[in-house]
Amino acid sequence: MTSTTTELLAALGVPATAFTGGQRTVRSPIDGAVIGAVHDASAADMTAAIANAQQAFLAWRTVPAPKRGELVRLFGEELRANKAALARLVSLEAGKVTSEGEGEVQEMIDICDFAVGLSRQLHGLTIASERPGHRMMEQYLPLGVVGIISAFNFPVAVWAWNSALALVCGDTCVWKPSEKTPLTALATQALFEKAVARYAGAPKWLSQVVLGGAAVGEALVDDARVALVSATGSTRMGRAVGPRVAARFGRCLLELGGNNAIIVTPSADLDLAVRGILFGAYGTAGQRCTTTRRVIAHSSIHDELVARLDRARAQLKIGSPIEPGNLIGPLIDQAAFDAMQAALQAAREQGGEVSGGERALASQYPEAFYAVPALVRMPAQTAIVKHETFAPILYTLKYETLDEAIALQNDVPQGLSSAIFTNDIREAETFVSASGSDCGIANVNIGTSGAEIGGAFGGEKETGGGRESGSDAWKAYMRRTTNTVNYSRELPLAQGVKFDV
Ligand code: UN1
Repeated sequence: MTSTTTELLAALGVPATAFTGGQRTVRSPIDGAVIGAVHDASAADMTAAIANAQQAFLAWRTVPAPKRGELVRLFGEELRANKAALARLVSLEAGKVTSEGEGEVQEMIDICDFAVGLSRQLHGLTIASERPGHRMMEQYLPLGVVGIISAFNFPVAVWAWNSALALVCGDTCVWKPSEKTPLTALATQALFEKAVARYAGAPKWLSQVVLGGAAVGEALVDDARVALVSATGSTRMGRAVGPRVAARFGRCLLELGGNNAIIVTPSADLDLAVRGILFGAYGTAGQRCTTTRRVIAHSSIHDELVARLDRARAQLKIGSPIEPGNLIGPLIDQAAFDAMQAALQAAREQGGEVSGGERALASQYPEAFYAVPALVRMPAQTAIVKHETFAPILYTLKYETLDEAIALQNDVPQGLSSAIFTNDIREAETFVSASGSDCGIANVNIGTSGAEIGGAFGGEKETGGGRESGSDAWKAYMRRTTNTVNYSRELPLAQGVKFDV
């Protein structure tokens, strides 16, 4: 066990018993070293946690929303005070380069700030009644227990998007983090407990973390007391979770795979486009759901753009994410590297011309999996291009007309993020219009990844349809009631119906 991880966990308030002596070994993707051995919970433990969360909900729902916001404000303070340590742990456990690990914790701080403001703005509506002496209104009330399933690539921020909103909305949370990143989850939970300890009158069990694999996840998904299951991960996972939650008429918020494209038009600023595409495609070693996986470039600029991308790609510094200067950290594990190699092989068979993609630093890190970012010139949008491979592979395609480019961009099963680089207002507006990108996120002159928390985050089609984070995504965490109040001395029926004896 590296002392750094142990020291960080201790500094963040995690007791050593929580990450030693357990049956699940945790390895750092940086060098494959063992950094913890956590204790998996059982399905029965999950069921007990849900019962606790339900009990806490009954108390929390009656606390005024701005007072609930105060707890999230305190949690945001803990995150600010511990940003560097938690970010470092994200780097050690998920392999993110330092600035991206820090960016992830910054997203948590930002969503806390957003949620605190929101705690005074959970507005309903007053609606004109058709009856005299009547008032109709709509209220948003606390929903219940929220189950949060998160993925390794944003091991803590995605939980924060959900929990910060859920807590101000009056809900309680049960979190099943990725099996690959339990340590950052334990650390986040410890920081949350510190905030709770500073808050007078918080019920116990407001937010709990339950570690484990599929059995624990299934117990969460199938429990009728979990009013909302918010799940981030692969489309395969979403296909398992969605129908099970629907079968019990629970609510689901799915944030699944992406296959995000950037269209580059003849008028584009190519310097901007190259920078936007490089970060989008290769940042986080291609392991974001918003990663740019396709470039669709106009034939007049295609060759120049792709040559520039290829040159810049080859210069990206690969190495330990905690050493300054490196931009490409490791893949999460060998399975990810194998999937990358399989995709490159398929791309070759489908006519692709591959640059990069080899294993890197194997002699220095025989038990870790670094890959040279890959660029693949494709003759057409073949089957492999339509498939999301969670690795740094960028496919490039050529187009002649904007309609063709938009059709290519939309012709994949996923619908998360998209972008166009153009200086032509007609092209930009067409791209964000009803006949443009079919994704939940459509940007102009910025890349597909790195969304701010203030907007609603999520996408269409196989991405699952959910929206998290900013805008009015909070409404998914509350139940809406319509109330009609009669303050007259009559009882007129709606629609003019008469029912008098
Ligand atoms: C994810 O990869 O699951 O827009 C989330 C982004 C980040 C969130 C990504 N803010 O890339």
